[in-house]
Amino acid sequence: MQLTDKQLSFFCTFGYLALPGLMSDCINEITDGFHAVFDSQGGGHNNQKHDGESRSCIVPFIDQNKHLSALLDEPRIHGLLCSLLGDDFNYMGSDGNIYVGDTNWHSDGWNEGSLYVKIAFYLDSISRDTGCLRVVPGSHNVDDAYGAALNDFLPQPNTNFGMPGSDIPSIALDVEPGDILIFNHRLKHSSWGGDNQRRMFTINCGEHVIDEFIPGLKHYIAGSARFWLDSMYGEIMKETAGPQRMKHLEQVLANEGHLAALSAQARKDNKEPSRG
Ligand SMILES: O=C(O)CCC(=O)C(=O)O
Repeated sequence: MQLTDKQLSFFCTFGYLALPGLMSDCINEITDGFHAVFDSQGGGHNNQKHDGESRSCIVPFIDQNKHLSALLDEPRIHGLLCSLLGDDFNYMGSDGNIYVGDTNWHSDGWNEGSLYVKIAFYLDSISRDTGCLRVVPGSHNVDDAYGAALNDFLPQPNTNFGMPGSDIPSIALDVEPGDILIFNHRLKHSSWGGDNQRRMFTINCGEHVIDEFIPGLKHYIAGSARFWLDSMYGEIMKETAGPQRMKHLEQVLANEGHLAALSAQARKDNKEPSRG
């Protein structure tokens, strides 16, 4: 699958794309894979049952199941990523989540020099007030005054705008299982009104990094120490990779030598891996 020029223009301008029904023919198998990974890890966060009080988060996620790992090779997902990031894109890891309640406005990252994107698979039917993703179109452009103001003010909506985050003008991306959302890591996004069992997982990818921006790639990788990872990728992801997938793993594998020591420190400093 290749994105059209119009889809690419939409993504560049607004920072996201919704692809309704893209994976609906195999969403049951994908959902089974989601539960297989959670079940193999106690059902929730840090090998404990999901308690419905706080977000459960497993990282890396698709890496722990051979069918979910193969999503990286799946022609629609692969084509989507190649269209946006080039044929030599880097896989940057994934997280599996059972969300609880609201997620305030935020961006996922600010790395210089390369575009990073997140594919979100929501596994429940959700809408504006039941926890679907909301986005502020164009907020990824922090180089213009609008994007810069959003970046400064949106994380504290009450203080800065006198209104709850749920009232901020935005687009609500209602989803059915099988729909695919993809967005620039810089885009401001949030979710409001969800219950305490909202299922979702992500695939994060970025452009292949030129030498000048390798320090930024290493910085991104260092951020994963909060999940107590010794490698950005799970064993199943690496063991089941064919030549095409390996191309998307190589640059990170070559630049993750600092991660294990940082994770060892994070294990000493924190009582559990991060929830997101
Ligand atoms: O669905 C949500 O609660 C928010 C998702 C999100 O913020 C993310 O994946 O970065």
